[in-house]
Amino acid sequence: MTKKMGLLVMAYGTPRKVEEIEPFYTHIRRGRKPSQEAVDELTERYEAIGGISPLAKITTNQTDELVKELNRRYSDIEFTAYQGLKHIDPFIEDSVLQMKHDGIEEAVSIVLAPHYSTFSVKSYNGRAKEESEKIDGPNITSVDSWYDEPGFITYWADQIKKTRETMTDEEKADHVVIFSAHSLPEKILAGGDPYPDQLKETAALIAEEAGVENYEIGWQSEGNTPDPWIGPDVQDLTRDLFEKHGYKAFMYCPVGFVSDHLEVLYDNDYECKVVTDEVGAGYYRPEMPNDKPEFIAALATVIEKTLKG
Ligand code: FEC
Repeated sequence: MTKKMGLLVMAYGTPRKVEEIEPFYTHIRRGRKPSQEAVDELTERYEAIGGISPLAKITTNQTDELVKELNRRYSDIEFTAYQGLKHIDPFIEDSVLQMKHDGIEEAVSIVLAPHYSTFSVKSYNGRAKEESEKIDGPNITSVDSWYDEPGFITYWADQIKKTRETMTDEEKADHVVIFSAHSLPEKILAGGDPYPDQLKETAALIAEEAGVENYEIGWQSEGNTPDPWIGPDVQDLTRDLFEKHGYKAFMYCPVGFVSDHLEVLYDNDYECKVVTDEVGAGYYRPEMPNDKPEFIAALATVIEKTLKG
């Protein structure tokens, strides 16, 4: 007999239409409505990447492909997928409730972000567990992080090698790879958060496998708040590295994210490119994992390992 199991795939979420930008932004700000100026500024960034982010569709594709892959791998478990989003519906809590309504007693959850931090993964997993306890819902086994999963490392290493092949000979001989993740307020690190060390380890593993000669760690997409955020910011880092080494090209690998979305399509492909254009260096950014089969297989392996315990 096959056992039923919920697969809760958690992700950030994104506005699906322009009217959702304000409520989405308000949720990110924990219920504090942003000023009209801030909403307009965010709307302009979405416009610059084509009007709205491709993230909603990508998260759905990733979820659909992951559940298919797991159902292919397991003959004794039948997985049913639920998307639980951090800042827009279906919220994490809605999906836990839906699992209970569907008679799911056991579930496994994964966050579509590789590195653990109290701000991100801990809060996703905490919200799922809290809701489940509140409604006497499914027993959820959570993945905490998967920043060193070999399939994930190989995905990026292969993309770097592929991208390197598109460089001129001069750039091939004299470029730097910048590995980055979303910055967080520095105060989050005070309690010994593993986030920066996990990013360093991801970078070291990928660099080793791809034979990267020069690489650096950067932080991106920092929020508009007065607190200090973890640095160096990728744009500042680009300028500093150019001044110090005069690199001919920069290759950006935003390995803290897994999809094409605003923080990559705008913060890397527009903002970082402004700097590389300014200094006269080449701009390269390998393809994001999205729903590519190699990446989905890596996520399925992470779930398998978690269920084995
Ligand atoms: O719509 C899209 O295409 C992009 C969606 C999106 C992703 C994303 C990922 C992360 N964030 C993380 C942390 C913060 C912190 C703040 C913050 C603010 C924003 C704003 C937008 C936004 N984030 Fe986000 N983030 C995405 C979108 N994020 C829009 C608001 C405008 C702005 O500041 O740019 C600051 C919150 C505050 O005000 O207190 C902190 C982290 C991730 C990666 C992990 C994950 O995916 O959960 C960490 C995707």
